[in-house]
Order: sequence, then C-alpha cells, then structure tokens
Amino acid sequence: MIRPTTGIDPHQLTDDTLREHIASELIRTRLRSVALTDAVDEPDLVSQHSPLMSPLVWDYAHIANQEEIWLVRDVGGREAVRSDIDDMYDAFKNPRADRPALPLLSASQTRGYVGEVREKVLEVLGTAELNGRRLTESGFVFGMVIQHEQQHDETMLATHQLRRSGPPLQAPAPRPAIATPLPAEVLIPAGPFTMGTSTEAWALDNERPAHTVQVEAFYLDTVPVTNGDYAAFIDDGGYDDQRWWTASGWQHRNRAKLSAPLFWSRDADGSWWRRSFGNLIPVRNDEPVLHVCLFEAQAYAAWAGRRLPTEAEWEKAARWDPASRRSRRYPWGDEDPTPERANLGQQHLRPAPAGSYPAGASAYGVHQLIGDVWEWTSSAFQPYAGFEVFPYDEYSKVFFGESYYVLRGGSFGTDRAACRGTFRNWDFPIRRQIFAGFRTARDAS
Ligand code: AVJ
Ligand code: FE
Repeated sequence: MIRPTTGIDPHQLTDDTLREHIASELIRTRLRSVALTDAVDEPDLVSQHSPLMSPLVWDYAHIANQEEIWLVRDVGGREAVRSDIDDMYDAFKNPRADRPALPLLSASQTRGYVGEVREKVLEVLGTAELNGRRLTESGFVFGMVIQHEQQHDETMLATHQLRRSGPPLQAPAPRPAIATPLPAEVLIPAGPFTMGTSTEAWALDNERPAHTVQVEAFYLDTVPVTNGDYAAFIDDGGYDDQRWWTASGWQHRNRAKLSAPLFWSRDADGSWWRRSFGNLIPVRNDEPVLHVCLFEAQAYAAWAGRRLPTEAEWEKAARWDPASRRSRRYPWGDEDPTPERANLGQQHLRPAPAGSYPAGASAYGVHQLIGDVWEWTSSAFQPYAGFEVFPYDEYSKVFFGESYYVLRGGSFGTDRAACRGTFRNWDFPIRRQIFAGFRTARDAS
C-alpha cells in the first residue's frame, strides 16, 4: 500500500545490488564522519565543548563500537575486535557529562579502531546471508548502522556549532529558489490518513506499524517560522509576557533566562547576529528560525494566535496524497531526496530561505517539510499502537513517555539516509543545541 515506486527500495534490489547499495552508503557515511573528525586538531577532538555533548572522539569510537557489535559480532559471528571497550562507549552506562573523564582511546587509537572494524564489516557484507533472518532482511541491520552513524554525525555537527575553539566550519550557502509568493497557510481537510510504515525496509521500530489516523481539518503554515517572524515576537515583548508561555515553559524561561534563540546576540543599533559554526553572521529575516526549544516554539505560536501541529498533523501534511489516497515516502512522492528537493546532508551549514525548494513541496503545497530545520510538534514521544521493539530496547522503547517531544522532517545537518516522511526524532522540551525550528497550525473549525 505504501510501496515505494521509484526510490531506492532495498526490498526490490537483487542480492548483489543490495550489497553494493549498502557498501556505497557505508562509505559515503564514513566520508562524512572523517570530515567531521578531521576538522579539528587532537585537543578539540578529545575535549568536551559542552556538558550536553560528548567529546568528538567518543562519538567516533561509539559509532565503530555499535558497528562492531551489530555487524562484526552479530551478523558476521566473528570474534570481538575490542570487547574491553564496550562499556566505555555504551551511551547508557556513561551519561554525556561523564564521558570526558573516561580513559577514552586517543584520536589515533580511535581512527585505528574505526578502520579495523570497517575492514571486517566489508568482509562480512560480502558473504553474509541477507535473507532468512529478520535482522538482516533487505539489509535492515546495515541500514540501521548507517543511520546510527549519520545520527551521530549530526550530533557531532551540533558539537561543532557549540565549540568556541579551533577553526570555524565553512560551506556554501543554499541558493534560494526564485521566490514565488506563497499563501501563509494551507488547509488540510478532515479525514483519515496512513501514519507510519510497515513496508519501508530501513524504517526503525518507532516508525512502525502503518496505521490509520483520523485527523480533523486544520491549517498549517506553508513554510517554517522565519527569523523575521520570530524577531517580531521578541520585539513585542514575547519573552516577558507570561500569557504566551505554558507553566513549565515560563518556569524554564526564568531558570534559563531565555531572551532570544541560542547563539543570537544584538548589537548597539538593534540588529541581530548569530554565531554559526564559529562565524558571526547577520540574522536573515527570511531564514527559518533555528536553535529554539519547544517552550519558545509554543510561546511564539500562542503569541501568533496559533499552536504547534501534532505529530499526526505534520505527517498527514507531509505524506498524504489526497488524489491517490495513499501516504508517500516523502512530501514530493516516493523518490529519494535530491539537492533540488531538500536541504539535507550538511551540504549547507544553514537553512535555506523560506519558500525555497518548491520541488520538495507536499501534495497539499506545504514547503520545506524535509530538511532545513527539525520541526517541533506538540506530541510527546509515544509508541504507535502495535509497536514492537526491534532490534533493541535502547533505540526507542526506553524513551517513550511524556518526557520527550517529537521533532519531524530533518535539518540541513541530517543525512538523507536518516530522514524520511515517517522518521521520528525526539528530545527534551528545553533542548536548543539541536538544529530545530518549527511551523505553526490552527484548527479549521
Ligand atoms: C534519535 C537522535 C534521539 O542521538 O539520542 C544515537 C539517535 N540512538 N544513538 C540520539 C541515537 C542511539 C538518538 N536520536
Ligand atoms: Fe548512539
């Protein structure tokens, strides 16, 4: 029913083509990890740039350790490369704040370990049985490990954004599409849609199973909330007016002394600047706002007389095609992301101006749902009815509940392998170091 037609669907590849696809995704992903860890010298690799983040060498060795556990030991049935370091690189045994105190591998030891694991994985990939076991079916566990590395690459990119030492990161700015005037909001009529997936080969456990959800009619912003919109909220005293904030939001605003998005500063003449990967750049009014927490997003929405979309509303606006009455893999259809459709994969180090990527619009005409900025939703991270842990509790299950909120759509720092219409990200409502913005909604009735 939600079967992809033209995208790379691992279900439809022959065995050899699937192995080649996996190998090229592993290699493409590794090039990114190498670039992120080669960007700074040893002191900035091993030090902790924020208590919220790991030293970059911890992420890098953790990537290899997970790869070793799943692909070398489990799929390959081989001896451990380094069983003595499993605990040190176990995210649950070591909270981020404690990681710099561990006797971590040095930068060169880490690079050696990473390379040794990868060499064995490519051997395993050449001979592993890819069918007959759910874990390897259509290459799932390889896809899981590729996504895991890409997720940590985005985390490492957030670490680079937080660091105050070492060289700045540079990348070309996105080229804005020729601006055609867009309506401020789009009506999504009432009706059922298919949420989640039971067929996407590399979808993770929390995206499953596909199920029908009834959604009432609502309006959704055509584009993400921009810096210009957000600055108007600030200038209107939005941060000082308790009316716009939820009780826990106001409490946090006081405790954390929130007054603007993270990394923003204002100069004497009142213009806003933001620190972006070590560069101080003017805040562009037409760019989606970035580095706000859920509470700030909720306060802005209340000030604007609106609200955040629920996760189901977001996914319906992104995936449902009213003409064919089916949910698509991405807003634009079933084909994989391309640079013309979405700002993904760290090709640019900032979101593109609102209204960019017309080729990525959804069937309803909503723009920039995939890429640019993660979008906060009003939904806590909960399992779908029929959820089954697969293949391990610590990916999703231990995070379900009321503590974490769902973000959708991916950012400029998210790789296409770790992003799709069904992909669910989550974080604490107070977090701002992630590449998150939002768009607003309102009831249609
Ligand atoms: C899905 C991004 C919330 O980084 O905590 C990485 C992904 N899980 N290693 C995270 C993850 C295990 C996860 N997020
Ligand atoms: Fe991890």
